[in-house]
Amino acid sequence: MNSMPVFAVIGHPNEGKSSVVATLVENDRIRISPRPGETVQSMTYPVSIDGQDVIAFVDTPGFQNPVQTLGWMRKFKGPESEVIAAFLVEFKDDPGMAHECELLTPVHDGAGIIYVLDASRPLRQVDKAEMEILRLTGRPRMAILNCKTGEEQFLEEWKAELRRHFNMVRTFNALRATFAERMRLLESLRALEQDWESALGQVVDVFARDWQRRNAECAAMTCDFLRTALGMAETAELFDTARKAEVEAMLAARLEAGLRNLEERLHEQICQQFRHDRRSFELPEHSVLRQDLFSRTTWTVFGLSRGKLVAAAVAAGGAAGVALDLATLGSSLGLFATMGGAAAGLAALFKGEGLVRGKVLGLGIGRRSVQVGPLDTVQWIFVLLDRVLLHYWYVIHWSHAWRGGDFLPAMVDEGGKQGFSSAWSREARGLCAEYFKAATSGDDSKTMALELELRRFLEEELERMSRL
Ligand SMILES: Nc1nc2c(ncn2[C@@H]2O[C@H](COP(=O)(O)OP(=O)(O)OP(=O)(O)O)[C@@H](O)[C@H]2O)c(=O)[nH]1
Ligand SMILES: [Mg+2]
Repeated sequence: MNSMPVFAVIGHPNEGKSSVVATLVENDRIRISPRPGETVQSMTYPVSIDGQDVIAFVDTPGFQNPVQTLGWMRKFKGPESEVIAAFLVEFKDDPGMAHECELLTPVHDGAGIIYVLDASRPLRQVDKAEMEILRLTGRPRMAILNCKTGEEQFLEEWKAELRRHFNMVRTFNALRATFAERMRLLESLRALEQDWESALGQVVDVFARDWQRRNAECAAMTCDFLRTALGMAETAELFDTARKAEVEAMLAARLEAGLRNLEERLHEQICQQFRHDRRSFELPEHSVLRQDLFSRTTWTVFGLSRGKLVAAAVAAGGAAGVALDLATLGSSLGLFATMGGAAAGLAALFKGEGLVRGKVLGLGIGRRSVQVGPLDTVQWIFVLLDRVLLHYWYVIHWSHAWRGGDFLPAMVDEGGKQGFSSAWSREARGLCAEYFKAATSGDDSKTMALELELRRFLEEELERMSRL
């Protein structure tokens, strides 16, 4: 028995074997295709955590000739424990049995079996032959049912048949599986084979710890992002006071671009944490996250309602700061509402209301400069956080088995003012508002002190979202 648990993922062509492997090992480069016969060779994919391989899954080609294979095995005269070895010797050069040899080799080498099947179609004779072959291997085996089309009318018939041949039967959808479902699948593998029980127990622990570490990294990166974004300002010398508005607009545009870049970089880092390539990661077509950070829709959907925003600002304390916040608090919605379809960039906005402010500063005798930023409406922190969290939500629900087409990752309700921050406790919203005040006013020691609390809060929030 191998010390590292290895599972061969086996089944009929095109039933989703490679998709299951891609999801379990978080590899979006594994070849998956609607064309049957895509995988022609077995390929082992170890899962490595902290540089150590802890478990491996083998992607295998689909059965080619299960009925003949079973026929040969039934006629085999030697002991049952030798039937696979004998089959591999007998057919090693037979192209008609190439797939069977490929898929049975890892099993012969000691792998456990995960049998994948699409239970949205009726059971056939070849399926029974495949199941019987796998039973004859004598290896620990689990069947996972994947209803590709969502059709469940054959499910019971499948389950009844599967129970006769497999130690365990579970449903698992490679394209929809959440982190919690993946963990449950690993948990159930534990019960499959006593010799692997403790190794698989460790794998489950290591997976859970690794996920926690990713969440902690995301929380820390989000805090870095917020601190930088909230402290950002653009300044230019003002030679001609008549051109003040023009210079302000130019600075605002620069600030806007800087914020967009910063946010994009954070989104990229979050993708990386979950082993996704940002370039292949696509948001659902109608997601509000596709809207620009400065669009009216973004400010309508994300952030807090006026009432909650006032309460958060009050909870943040500090009379003068709060008064300033209150003056501009509710402005965003009203402001955007009057803007109609106009391009709602900061440059167009800041003149009317205080999303950011242009300030004229003295620069010594006879010289003046204009500064735009930092952001001065407390709503910003809630909008920025809601966008980060929604992005995170999509990333963790983005299956590594997804290869374009018409399938979308799990949806979160993106209704009006139903961003994540709306559901937070009063204390949490107060903490964010307080952090906003400290970070935008350049109070570094207060920012750092509050950041510890904010990071812890975000870590818990990400952990909670992972388990939904
Ligand atoms: N709708 C839906 N499609 C799925 C699901 N799982 C896999 N597919 C699709 O089914 C097709 C076959 O998936 P693969 O993972 O390549 O199947 P396979 O069993 O490895 O196929 P071969 O290597 O050809 O034997 C691909 O187009 C997948 O996107 C699922 O749960 N739902
Ligand atoms: Mg395949």
